Amino acid sequence: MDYIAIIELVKKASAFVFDEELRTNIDMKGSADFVTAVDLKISTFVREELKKLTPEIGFMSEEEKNILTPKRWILDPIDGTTNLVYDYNMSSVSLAYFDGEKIDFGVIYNPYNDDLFVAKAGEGAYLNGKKLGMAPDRELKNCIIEFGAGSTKKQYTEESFAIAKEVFSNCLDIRRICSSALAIAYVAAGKLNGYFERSIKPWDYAAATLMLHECGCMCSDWNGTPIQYDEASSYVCGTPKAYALLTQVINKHHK
Ligand code: LIP
Repeated sequence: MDYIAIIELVKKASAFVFDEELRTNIDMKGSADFVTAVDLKISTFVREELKKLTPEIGFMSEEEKNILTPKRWILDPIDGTTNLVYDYNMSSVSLAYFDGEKIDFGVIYNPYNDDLFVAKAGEGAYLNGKKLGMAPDRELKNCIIEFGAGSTKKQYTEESFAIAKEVFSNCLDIRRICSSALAIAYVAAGKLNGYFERSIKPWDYAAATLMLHECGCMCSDWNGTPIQYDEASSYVCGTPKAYALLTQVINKHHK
């Protein structure tokens, strides 16, 4: 597989975020659930280019009707679409290759700050070409934790904020950047120490989950079950101490 070509494809596709006509062409998929012409353009562009590069591999995207082939690309054309709509400059393109058993390769690119995260199973994770070591397992009082509350899933508000409140009182601080792909990659890179969200989709977490594994972090769904890539899932991850705190607090509040 030509990994350099795949990385260049993701970077090239991300340039559509700067097309104001596409960015301001907005539709609603549901309550608080935006889709812009940028999301649709990137999804079509990447699908067509991947078909030329790897015709034997299937394709799964947030903005497409998906057939779950064993070997597939998993794309979030814009992770952080609400941030894009509000011109908040915190969104990314996330692409992962699922080989039928595991995520074997992943790329996440933030076009606003040129941050490029790349990982290959068994060969490590990289940020802007620099190899990421094991994420520092900070003491809880020094941990910064990100959580997603999902503006499209307000039914989980009480539970998510009860967990966040207890976590906040046991760590240094909380963050909410609302792009789960970037948040999970930040955990792998040691910029954050943990992350949790009640319900996200495989395209939100696939590429970043490989980066976690390559940087010695732990992750699972809220019941401790290994992450899968077929359907939506609860998600919790972190360095060992942070992950232990998050799973303990989640078990207390999540019935
Ligand atoms: C978003 C996730 C975020 C979650 C939002 C949404 P999208 O993905 O990154 O963590 O809270 O509900 O799922 O829709 O911007 O690709």
